[in-house]
Amino acid sequence: MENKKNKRPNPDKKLADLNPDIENGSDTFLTTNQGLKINDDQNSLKSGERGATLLEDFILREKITHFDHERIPERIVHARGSAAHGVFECYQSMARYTKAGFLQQPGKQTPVFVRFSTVAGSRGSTDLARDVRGFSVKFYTDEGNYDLVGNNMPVFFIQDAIKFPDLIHAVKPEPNNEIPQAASAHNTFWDFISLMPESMHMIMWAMSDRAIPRSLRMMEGFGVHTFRFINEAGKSCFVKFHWKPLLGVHAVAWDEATRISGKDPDFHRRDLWESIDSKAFPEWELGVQIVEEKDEHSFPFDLLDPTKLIPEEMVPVKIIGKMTLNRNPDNFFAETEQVAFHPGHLVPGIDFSNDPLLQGRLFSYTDTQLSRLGSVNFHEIPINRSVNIVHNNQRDGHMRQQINSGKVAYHPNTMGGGCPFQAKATEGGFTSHVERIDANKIRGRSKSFFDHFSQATLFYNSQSAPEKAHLTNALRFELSKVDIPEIRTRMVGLLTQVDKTLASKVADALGIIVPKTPLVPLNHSIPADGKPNDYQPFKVKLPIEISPSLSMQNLKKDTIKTRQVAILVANGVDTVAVNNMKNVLMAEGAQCKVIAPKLGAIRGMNGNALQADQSFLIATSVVFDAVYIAGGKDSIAALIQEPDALHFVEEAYKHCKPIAADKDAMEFLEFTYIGNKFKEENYVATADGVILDEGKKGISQPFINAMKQHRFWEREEERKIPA
Ligand code: HDE
Repeated sequence: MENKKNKRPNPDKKLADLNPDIENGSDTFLTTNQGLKINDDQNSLKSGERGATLLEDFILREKITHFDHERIPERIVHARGSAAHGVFECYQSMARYTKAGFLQQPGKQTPVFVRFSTVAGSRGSTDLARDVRGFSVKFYTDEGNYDLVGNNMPVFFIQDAIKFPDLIHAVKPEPNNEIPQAASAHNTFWDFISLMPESMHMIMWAMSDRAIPRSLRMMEGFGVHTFRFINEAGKSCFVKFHWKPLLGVHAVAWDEATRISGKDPDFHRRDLWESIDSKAFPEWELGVQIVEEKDEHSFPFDLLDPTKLIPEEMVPVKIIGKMTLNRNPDNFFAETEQVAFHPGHLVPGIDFSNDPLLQGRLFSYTDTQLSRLGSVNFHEIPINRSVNIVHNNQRDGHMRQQINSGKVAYHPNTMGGGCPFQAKATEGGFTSHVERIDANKIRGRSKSFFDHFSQATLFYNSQSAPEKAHLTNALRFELSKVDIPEIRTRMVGLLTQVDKTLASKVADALGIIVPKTPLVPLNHSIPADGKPNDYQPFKVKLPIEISPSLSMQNLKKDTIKTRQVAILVANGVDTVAVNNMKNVLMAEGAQCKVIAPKLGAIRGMNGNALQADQSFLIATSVVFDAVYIAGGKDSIAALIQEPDALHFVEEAYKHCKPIAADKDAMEFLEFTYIGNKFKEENYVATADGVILDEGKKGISQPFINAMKQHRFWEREEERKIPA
C-alpha cells in the first residue's frame, strides 16, 4: 500500500480541480463542507482552557450535525447486503428474441453492479440466517439502466403482491419484543404459512440447503417471474432468467451455519470481498428459458404464477453470457447502501408479464426509495446514474444535483426548439408490448393458480437423500421453535399434500399424529363472498417426476478454486510436507491458512520456520472447507495436547468436510471421534472423505478429489458425532 504519511498537499490545488464524486482524502487539506480549511480538528472552541464550549463553534456543530444524520432507514426487506462491481459479456446475439442492445453482439461488454442480500434480518444481522438471498443486478447499458432484481430461489411464497406486507410482517421479528432476529423459526411466520397453501413450493426451497449457501459466489440466481423479450419486429416471447455460478452450487450444514453466525457473522460478505480482492473473481453465466407466445398455455401450470418454475428438463436453459465481479465498492454506504434497484428499470426489448406479484413490485420499488433515500432525485446518486445521458423536463426536488439551464421545462414547446425530443421505436424509444386484453375488471385469481402442491412434490422428490434429510430436519427445527400446537399440526397437515413420508417424519419429531386432512381450506384465498374465485384446488400430474437440476448434488463443478483449507501445525512440523501440500492446493486455486497454537514463527522439524496465519484462539473450523493435519512427531504430540485442535478436527468431521492427515498425524486422529472409525471392520476412510497417508501414494490428489465432492453428508447418518 502507498504510504501517504506526511505527504503535504499542493497549495495551488483547488478542490474544484478534483472530481467531486470521488474523494480519497489524499493530497488535500481538511476542510469544512463549505471548503474552509480547518486548522484544529482536535479541540472545540471554549471559553478558556477549562471553560464551556461555545455555541459559536460552527466547525464542531457542522461535524456533529452531519454525524447525527449519518443513518438512513434501512431497506424494509433485504436490509443486509453486500455488493460488487463487474462486467457482463454477451456470448451470442439474442436478436432473434430481443432487441435489447446489451444482448446483440457476442463480446459486447456492459458494466454491472450486483447486490446480494438476506431478506428478513436487519442491516447488522448475520449472513448465515436461514433465508432467501436477494440477487440484484444493475446493468448500466447504453440504452439506460436495466435491473434484474431476483433471488437465489426461482419461486416465491405468495401469488399476489397484496399479500406481501402480510408475509413480511409474519417473518420479521415479532412486533411486541422484536424477537427473533433474522429467523423464520417463530410463531408468526409459521402461523401465516400454515394458512397459505400456495407457499408450500417455496417452503421446500426455503427449508432446503439453498437457504444456507456456502458463499454468495456459489449460489444460483433467478429472475423468478416470467418476463417478455421483444424483438425488432415487435414479436414477443416469454423468458425466465437464470444465473449459474461457475464454481457450482454449494451450501453449509445447518449446525455449521448457526456456529458461523457467532464466529463470523460477516462470513459471506468477507468471502465476497476477499475473493475479489485476491482476484479470484466470482463468475456466473446468464441463462434464459424461452417460451414462444403460442406455447403460453401448453404447460400444466400457469407461466404467470410466481410459485411455479419451468423445469429445465421441459425447457432447457440457454446460456447467453457471463458476468464477472471484479471490483469491490470503494464505499459501502455510497454504493451498496444507496443503490436503488427496481424491476421496472427496463430497456427496449424486455417487458413485463402480467404476473400479479411482479405487477405489484412495479409500484413498490420507487415508493420505497422515496422514504429510504429521501428524494425523487435518487437516480442522481452516482451508483444509480445511467451511463446514457438523462434529458427530460423533470426539475427540482430535494437534493437536486443536475443544474438544468434554460427556461423550458415542458413539452411540447417551441421556445426550446421542441427539445428534448421523443424517440421513435426505431430510434430506441421504449414502447410497451401491445397485448390484446378482453376481460372483466375483477379482484380475483385465475383458476390456473390453484395447484399449490405438484411442484412442491417435484422439488422434494428431486432431492438426494442427504438433501431430503436436511429439509426434513429444517422443518423439524423451525416447527419445534413454534410453541402453539395448532400451528404445528396445521403445518404437518399441509405437508401431507407434498409428501406423506415427509409429513410423518416431521410429525414424529414434534410428537404429534399426522392429521388425516390438511385442516385448512386449500382454496382459502377466496374472498368473503365466495365469488368469483370459488375454485377447488387441484394437484396436476407433471410430465416429469424428478428434475435433476433442482438438486444441488447435481450442480457441483470439477474444481476446488477458492476453497479454504486449514493446515494444522505446531513446533516440530514437517515444513516440507506443508509447503508441498500448499503448493499443490494453491496451484488448483484453493487458499490455505496455517493454524498453530500460537501466532508467530513455528519451528519446523528440520530447522526451517513457518509463519502461522492464525492461532486456535481465533481459528474455527466452520469457516474452512477442508483440513490437513501435517506430519512431524513433535507437532502431532503438541496438537494432541491442544483441546482446540482436537475440537477443530471433530467439528470439521461433524460438518462432513474432507480431512487429510500425514502418516504421523494418524496418532492425532486416534484422539478424535475418527479414531473410533478405524476400529470398524469395513471402514473405508477415503470413501468417508478422510484421506490418510498409508505410505502408498501422495495424499494431495485424493484430498483434491475429496474437496471437489464438497461434503460427505453420509457421515451425518450416524448422528453420534460429538463437537
Ligand atoms: Fe422485493 N422489495 N418485493 N422481491 N426485493 C425490495 O426495495 C417487494 C420480491 C428483491 O439489493 C424493496 O429497494 C414487493 C420478489 C430483492 O437493493 C421493496 C414484493 C423478489 C431486493 C420490495 C416483492 C424480490 C428487494 C425493499 C411482492 C424476487 C433487494 C428495498 C410484490 C424476484 C434489492 C428496496 C437490493 C427489495 C418490494 C417481492 C427481490 C420494499 C412489494 C418476488 C433482491 O420495494
